Amino acid sequence: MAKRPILILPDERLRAIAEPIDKIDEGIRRLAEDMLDTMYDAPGIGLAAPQVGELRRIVVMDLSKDDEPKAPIVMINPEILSYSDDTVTTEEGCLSIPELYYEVERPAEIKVRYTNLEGETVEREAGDRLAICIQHELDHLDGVLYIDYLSRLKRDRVLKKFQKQARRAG
Ligand code: K2U
Ligand code: ZN
Repeated sequence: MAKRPILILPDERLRAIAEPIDKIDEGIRRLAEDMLDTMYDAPGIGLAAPQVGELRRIVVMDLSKDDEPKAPIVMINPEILSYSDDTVTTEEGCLSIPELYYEVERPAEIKVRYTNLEGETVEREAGDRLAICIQHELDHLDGVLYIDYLSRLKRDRVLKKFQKQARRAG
C-alpha cells in the first residue's frame, strides 16, 4: 500500500504511449493498489499508470461519493469499442495539470472492453461521469491530455505556464 508521486506537465512521460500488459502478476496487482492509494489521496476519481511514471496500459477509477462505500474499478488493456454520436460538454481537471479546469466536449456514452485484476474480460456500457472519466483516463495511455482538446491559444498558454514552473523548480 504505497502512494506514488504524480508526474506533472511538462514531464515527457505523460506524452508516451503505454505498453500493453501481457501478464497480471504481483507487480501489476501492487501497481493497481498503489494507483488507487495515490488517487484516493490526491483526491481524484481516476488515475492512469503513466501519471505515476509507469508506461503500462492500466487505469483505476472510483466514482463513488464521499458518503458511499468505495467502488474501485481497475481496467487493464482497456479499449473503447464504440462512441455515441451525442456529446456532452463538462468541466475537466487533471492531477497532472493541477489547479486548472476547462470545459471539454466528449461523446456522452461509450462501450468499453477491458481485463480486470482477476483476468476476466469485461465489456460494459458507460454514460454520465463514468464515460467522461474512462475517456480521460484512456487518453492518458496514448499520451493525450485533456488540454489537447482546447483551442491552440488556451493549450499553449497552459503549456507555457507549466514549462515556466518547471524551469523555476530547476
Ligand atoms: O486523470 C486524472 O488526472 C484524474 C482526473 C480524472 C477526471 C478528470 C476529469 C473528469 C473526470 C475524471 C482526476 O480525478 S482530477 C479531479 C477531478 C475530479 C472531478 C472533476 C474534475 C477533476
Ligand atoms: Zn488526467
